[in-house]
Amino acid sequence: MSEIILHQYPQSPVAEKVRVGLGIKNLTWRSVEIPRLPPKPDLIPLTGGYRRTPVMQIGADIYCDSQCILRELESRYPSPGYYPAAEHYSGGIAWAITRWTDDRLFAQCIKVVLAGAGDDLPADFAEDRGRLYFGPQWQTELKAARNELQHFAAQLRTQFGWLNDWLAGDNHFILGDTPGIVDACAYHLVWFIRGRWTGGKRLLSEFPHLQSWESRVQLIGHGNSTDLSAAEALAIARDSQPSTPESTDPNDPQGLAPGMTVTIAPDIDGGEVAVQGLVHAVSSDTISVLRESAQCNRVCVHFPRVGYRITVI
Ligand SMILES: N[C@@H](CCC(=O)N[C@@H](CS)C(=O)NCC(=O)O)C(=O)O
Repeated sequence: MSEIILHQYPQSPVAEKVRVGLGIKNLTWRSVEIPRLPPKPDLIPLTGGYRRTPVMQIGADIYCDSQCILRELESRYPSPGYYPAAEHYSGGIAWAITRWTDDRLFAQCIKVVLAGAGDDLPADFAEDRGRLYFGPQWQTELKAARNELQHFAAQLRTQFGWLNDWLAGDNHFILGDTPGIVDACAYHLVWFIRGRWTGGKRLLSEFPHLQSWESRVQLIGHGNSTDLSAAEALAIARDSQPSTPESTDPNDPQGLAPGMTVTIAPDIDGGEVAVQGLVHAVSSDTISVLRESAQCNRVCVHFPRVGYRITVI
C-alpha cells in the first residue's frame, strides 16, 4: 500500500488532531511541511484549490479536511478502531460529538486565539485568518471579538467544563478505555488554547480531570513520521493511479452520480476557491472527484459531505 503523506505544519491545531489520530493507530507516515499562508504552490495542484491544513495524500488519492482524513484512516487501518465500544453505535455518535468540537467550539477557540493576540498578529496573517474565519466583514468582526474576549472565554470555560465533568468517570478516554476520534478532536482544542492564548493555561487549570486526560492523550504520540519534500509528494501523485473505485448512491438527495461536473467548497464563506472535478464516488459521508493536471496527472480528491456545499455545473 502507498505511504500516508500528511501535508501540514507544526503549529496547526487541526494537523495536531490528525497527528493524534495517526498516533492512536501507531501508523508510519511522511510529513510534508506546507506554508502557513497562501500561496501554497505545491499543495494546490494536488487539491485543485483547497488551501486548508492538513491534507492527506495516499498515492494519487488526496483527502481534504480532517473529517475525511480520519474516516479514511479508520477504513484503511481499522485496528485499533477510532470508535470505542463500536458494537453499540458504529461510530455515529462519535462523529456527531465531533461536530460540536470541530464546528462551534473550534470557531470559538479561533475567536479567542485571534482576538486574544491583539496587535501581536502579523498583518498578513491577521488578514488571511480574519477573512477565513470571520468572513468578508472580518475587520469589524475581529474588533468586536476583541471587545468581547471575556464573553468568548466564558463560553470556552463552560464547554471545557463539560468535558472535565464527563472525564471524572472511570473511563480513561472520552468514550471508553481506549482513545478514539472524539479524543483527538477534543484534544486539539485544548492543545490550541493552552499553547496559543495567553489566558489558556489559567482557564484550563480549573479542570483536573481534563488535565489528566490531556496527559494520557499526549502519551499516545503521533506514530512514526519522517519528512518528505513537496516535490517528492507531487512526483508520487504523478506516478500513481487513484485507488478509489467508482461508486454511486441511489438515495443521494442531490442526485450526484459519476461523470457529473461539480464544484465543492466549504459551506461557510471564508473566501476560498471551490474545487472542480468529475464525480467519481458518492456516499452520505464523502464525495470524491477526479481531476487532471500537468503536475499530478490524474488525482482523486475527497471531501466530507458535512460542512461542504456541492454544486452541479
Ligand atoms: N474543517 C477543516 C478545518 C481546517 C483548518 O481550518 N485548518 C487551519 C489550520 S489549523 C487552516 O487551514 N488554516 C489556514 C491555512 O493553513 O492555510 C478540517 O477539519 O480539516
